[in-house]
Amino acid sequence: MKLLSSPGSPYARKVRIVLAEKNVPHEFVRIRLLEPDSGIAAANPLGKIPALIRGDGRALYDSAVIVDYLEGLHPTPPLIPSDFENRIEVKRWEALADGVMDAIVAISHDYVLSDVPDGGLAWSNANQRRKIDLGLGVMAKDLGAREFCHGAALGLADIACGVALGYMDKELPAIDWRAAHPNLAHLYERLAARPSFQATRDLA
Ligand SMILES: N[C@@H](CCC(=O)N[C@@H](CS)C(=O)NCC(=O)O)C(=O)O
Repeated sequence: MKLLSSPGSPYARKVRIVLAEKNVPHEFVRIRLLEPDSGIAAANPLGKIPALIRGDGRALYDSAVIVDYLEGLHPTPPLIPSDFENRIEVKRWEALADGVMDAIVAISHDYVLSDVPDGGLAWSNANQRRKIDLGLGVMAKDLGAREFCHGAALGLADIACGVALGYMDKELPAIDWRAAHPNLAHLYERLAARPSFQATRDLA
């Protein structure tokens, strides 16, 4: 299978960490999004990375669908629980972390409403910042004093949160989320030490 992506995409990093934790052989195909003929549209008509080309040539997107697919194909070690309630809870964690990443992208790429004068960009950034603050707040509250975001072992919830926190450091280093949420800082410290996080640091 092939993973179509480019350095810097946190959504792709989430997928790469899942691939690494499950030890799934794959080829990384670099996509240059800014080039008009980047090749991504043939795999994903929405023009977004990551996309996964399966063994039979069919493409999959977006990252949440890709990690679900990988879980089904390679169930060991389990990163998404199979029973309904726990599975939905882990997918909620993932949606929360992905939403924080969406807000970081919107601020750091400065493209939201960038053609709107009169404070449009400032309003948008404040709106995105609020999503980040509230999102991290819910992560911290739901993690509490536990070692993992959900359950008793590393899972997709931890991976998605860890990627979002790493992306905070890269794109918005002025925001001191560690001081606001020491339990997230401890979680991140443990995650960042894992070989799967280390090996994908260039894509943080
Ligand atoms: N929800 C999507 C988000 C993917 C996404 O927004 N990727 C960005 C790169 S980090 C992208 O491809 N942007 C190009 C575009 O939106 O045209 C996922 O989880 O895969």
